[in-house]
Amino acid sequence: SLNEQAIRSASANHPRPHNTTFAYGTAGFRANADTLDSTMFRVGILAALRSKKLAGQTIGIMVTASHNPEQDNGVKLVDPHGEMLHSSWEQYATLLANAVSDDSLVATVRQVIQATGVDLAVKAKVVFGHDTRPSCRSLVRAVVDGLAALDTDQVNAGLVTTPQLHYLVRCLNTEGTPEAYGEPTVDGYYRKLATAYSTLATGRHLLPALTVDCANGVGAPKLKEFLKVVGNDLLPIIAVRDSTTQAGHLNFDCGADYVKTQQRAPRNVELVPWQRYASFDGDADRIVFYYADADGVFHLLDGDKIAGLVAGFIMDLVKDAGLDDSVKVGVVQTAYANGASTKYLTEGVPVTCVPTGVKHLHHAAESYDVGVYFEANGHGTVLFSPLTLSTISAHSPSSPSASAALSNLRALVDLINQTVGDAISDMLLVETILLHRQWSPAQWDRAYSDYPNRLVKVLVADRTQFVTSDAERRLDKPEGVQAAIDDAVAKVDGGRSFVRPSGTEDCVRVYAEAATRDTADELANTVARIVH
Ligand code: NG1
Ligand code: ZN
Repeated sequence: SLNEQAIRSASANHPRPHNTTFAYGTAGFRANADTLDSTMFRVGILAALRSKKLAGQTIGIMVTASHNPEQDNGVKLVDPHGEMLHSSWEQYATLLANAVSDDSLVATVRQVIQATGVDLAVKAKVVFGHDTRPSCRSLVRAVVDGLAALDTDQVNAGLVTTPQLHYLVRCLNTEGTPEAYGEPTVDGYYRKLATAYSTLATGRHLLPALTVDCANGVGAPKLKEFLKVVGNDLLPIIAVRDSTTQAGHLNFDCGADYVKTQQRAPRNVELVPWQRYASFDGDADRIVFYYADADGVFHLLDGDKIAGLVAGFIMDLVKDAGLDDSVKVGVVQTAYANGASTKYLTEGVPVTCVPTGVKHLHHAAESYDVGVYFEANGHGTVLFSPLTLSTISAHSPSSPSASAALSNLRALVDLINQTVGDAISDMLLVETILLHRQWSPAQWDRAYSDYPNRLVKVLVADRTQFVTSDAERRLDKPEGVQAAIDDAVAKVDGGRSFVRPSGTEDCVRVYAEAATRDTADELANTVARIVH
């Protein structure tokens, strides 16, 4: 039964701030850390209910605000297979977070139990972890109080990257089954990746070292832990922006989001021409690569470039292994993918476009035998369907070269974190491919040239008035706006533009692409004026 008194008295220690409403969005709850204590407590309760609803399977809780400034924090729930919380439960997260008093919280818990058919007799199990933000310590305590109020079995994963937490959830729920994903410890995660990477890298001619900007976040200690396991001789890496103890440094003038949006190197990182660089974001679930040419011009290798590199490599392995009749590769993008990448990919593979948000990409990728998905901002991974996994494990190769390709394909399956985008795993994937191809970053970049593009934010009175269709590429509302955008686009050589409400900020975003830098900027400004 429900211990209402336990919830009520614990809730009294985590009062809800007035004049704030919370919404569980595409990235969970995210706000200034000072406002989040009650929300964390309530997320603990929700995770316990979710676990009970799913027959006591382990649910994950990650306390992080990713690339947001250091003073922010946030929280996301992870479902049993290691994927994002099912969207049907987001409304319950929002309801609980907004209950105005201890009593109404109890009533809301009752309401969620009723609506979802939770069996209270089932013991809940939850694993939780956090990033390097100073606010995590007390916010995690609030989570624990929420878990305790429902007498939950707890696993404290401590300081972890977001993808490590997703990995742990999947491992805990598959342990001892034929779908076992790995040993449910962070060490098990390192060993799984290290073994796979060693298989793929051994005997290859080493490339010059990769410099990794860790955004002064959790990726720094975790990358170093991994390097101890894999050893430096197969993976020469120089970690920079790796300070997690100095206040205000997290994500500041560095990290994947800074590099992608500013289109420049982290501040004070001097790029040596033609060398490889990568940036993680604050919770190490995103990565972008870049380099400078001989003139010092910055070149970004973003999620679109990664998708192209990865899809091409996997297709080659599948073909060389003799599996190209039974295993088909597909790519999933959003409307923010550069048009040049879409054009390039479409010549070789099926490409699907879906609305923004990892859950949409992940879901669409599941419909391919091998689904490669990346957001332009560097968040993505590769999914192998269950049937494809058994095909790959059962296949007997017909030649020594087919056999080599098959072992590489099998190692690749283990190298890739299939639960969610993972900066460390994606870094290893890219490094593996460059090693096999013996490519410099410039050779990788040669596949196609990005069309000039511009992304701008427009503040509007009410962004809910903006309703999109066709994977967010068209505006159905406000009426007439799409026609005006179409007119503007038609006047510009190579023009493409779309408008959608942000899911994480109170604004609408305007994206524009065109044949030249100037016309792309101009088109973005014109469309911004149309929606304003
Ligand atoms: P919104 O704010 O809905 O555009 C942003 C990113 C997404 C995704 C989410 C989750 C862009 C244009 N949008 O979404 O790709 O990463 O945040 O963090 O980059
Ligand atoms: Zn992130």
